[in-house]
Amino acid sequence: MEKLLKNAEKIKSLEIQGAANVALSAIQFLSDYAHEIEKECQCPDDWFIKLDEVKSILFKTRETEPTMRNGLDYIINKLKKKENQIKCGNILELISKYKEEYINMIENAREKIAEFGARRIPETPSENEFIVMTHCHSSFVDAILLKAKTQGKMFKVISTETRPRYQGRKSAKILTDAGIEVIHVVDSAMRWAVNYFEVDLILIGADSITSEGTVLNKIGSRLLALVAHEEHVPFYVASPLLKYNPQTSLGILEKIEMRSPIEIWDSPPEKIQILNPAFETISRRYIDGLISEAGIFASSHVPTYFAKFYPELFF
Ligand code: RUB
Repeated sequence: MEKLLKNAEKIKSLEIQGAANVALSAIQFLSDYAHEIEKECQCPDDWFIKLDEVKSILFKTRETEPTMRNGLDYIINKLKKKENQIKCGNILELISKYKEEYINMIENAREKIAEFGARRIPETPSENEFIVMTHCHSSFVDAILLKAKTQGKMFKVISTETRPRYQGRKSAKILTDAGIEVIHVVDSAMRWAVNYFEVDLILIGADSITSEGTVLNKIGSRLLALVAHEEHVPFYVASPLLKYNPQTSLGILEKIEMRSPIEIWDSPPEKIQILNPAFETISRRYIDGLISEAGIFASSHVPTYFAKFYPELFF
């Protein structure tokens, strides 16, 4: 348990960041823990009690991360469905099989998203003719841009620094290392940049998607969506369906993580209240399309495709 708690802390303290990364790490931590407790578990019931305990510890590490919750549910629900057939002896094998399945679901989604998204970047004679803007860091947005680059397409990227933890620097470094020209701006220059560079396409990632097609992503994303709306710039979200939170269809709202004020100001004068919401909602009416493994469509279609692609996670 000590190792699991240390691993959970890596997610909680943001040593591990980004929705897909958090999900992949969490299912690995569950699998590592299962190996540790193998000798203590005499029957399937012993396993389920412990696995549910781990799930609840990991769920609490980040509030706004359905990809992680879906991953842990995927493994544990599949095991529970086999309850009558499983013996303690084959549980580790099954956990590893289901973990690999979930990793493949994410990685296959990434390939499809890259393929579909890159088609939205046209062939142009120079970098100056197609400008993409992004906010924060998203491994799915990176996948699209890197794919377009390997296809020989030329474009420039505007990235925001993404205060307070500067995840935008991660995107800027990855894309620059791949030979893409990046212009980095402060978050408050968002509107100026869309205008000044005459941005052609805005691409962001997602942390969560609700049953109504609302997307939750890093704070600042709604502002960018509103700027896109006003300036008539196409605004797309690159996200696997696995970011869908099925509970939102039951009226349960996705929570928004409120982070430590210290990230903003480490020793502020007394009496100043500092609030640090990590994410915010972007209503479907500001989203031109969601780029997913099932194709590009309105974000409100996510529940339908999720049910079709991942029936074991739908209720
Ligand atoms: C990261 C963030 C990312 C999404 C998408 O937040 O908001 O845009 O998680 O990431 P944090 P990906 O740094 O607080 O985890 O597309 O890689 O899943």
